[in-house]
Amino acid sequence: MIRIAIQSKGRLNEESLALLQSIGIEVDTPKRKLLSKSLTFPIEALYLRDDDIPQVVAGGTATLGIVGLNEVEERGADVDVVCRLGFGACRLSLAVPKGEAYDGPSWFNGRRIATSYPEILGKYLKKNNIDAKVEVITGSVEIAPAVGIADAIFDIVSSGSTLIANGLKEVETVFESEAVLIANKDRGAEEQAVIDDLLFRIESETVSRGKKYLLMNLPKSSLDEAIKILPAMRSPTVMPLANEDWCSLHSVIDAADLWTKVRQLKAIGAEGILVMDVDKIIL
Ligand code: PRT
Ligand code: ZN
Repeated sequence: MIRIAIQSKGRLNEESLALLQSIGIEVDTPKRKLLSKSLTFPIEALYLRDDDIPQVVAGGTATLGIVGLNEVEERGADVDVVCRLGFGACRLSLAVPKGEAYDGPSWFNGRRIATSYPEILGKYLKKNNIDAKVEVITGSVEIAPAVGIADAIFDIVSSGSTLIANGLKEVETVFESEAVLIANKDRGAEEQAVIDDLLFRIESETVSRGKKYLLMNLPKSSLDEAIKILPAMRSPTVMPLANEDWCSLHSVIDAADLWTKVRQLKAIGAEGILVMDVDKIIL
């Protein structure tokens, strides 16, 4: 049985549990327990604040953890980042009041920057030879310039709407983050075997995310063109039909390309196009 630390509430909680559920691992939700064993996989979930997850994994209280890469970097935790998980995407950026004539990173010399991420910011300032004062605050960083605590902020940005709502503009992106699976460095062979199984399942889940399965009838004369439109994993599957001039074509594509590809396929004679969700892809 290995232990995985998961955010107890907050932005990563739901998607962490949804990921586990999608790969066949059911655990009780944190509202009920701090520690919860899965009945379907040799794992137990430990629910914590995200700030504590990197250290808990580094120290071995949990073998695994799901947390933002920004927290791992900020805490300087000595853990292995096993894989990126494709959710919780955000960036750590510098932002200044929108009326400022910003002319590059040297603008920050002699200014005060409010942040909850002093380590990542400190490294950036050092690397760029900027002499700024870092004001550490733990919440509502975006209001710091308006209330006079700081001249600028360094904070998490996702859509950018919080910055706009507070009269700020993003001027430098310093760190790109997303949720990651982290592991204790001293794990044994037995723990590694469980992690390998988990990784195999996660990969099939992340590969299938945002994919659509397409199935259509196509004149055989258009097959070469269709294959150019649909690269698929190796190549599209082609099946014969009772009418020898036609075939059935199956392929997996990125959902983002769906409407462009469908129009191109229609233009070369495809008919009866079925579009289906993809549950898992095992490569
Ligand atoms: O209680 P606990 O300590 O566990 O949670 P928390 O309040 O410290 O963290 P939480 O739940 O807010 O975020 C957890 C993780 O989600 C972060 O460490 C990031 O890795 C990731 N993440 C992804 C985000 C965002 N997107 C995000 N948009 N974390 C915070 N935000 C906040 C940001 O601080 C800012 O206030 O959302 C605002 C900006 O969002 P936009 O969309 O307006 O730009
Ligand atoms: Zn936190």
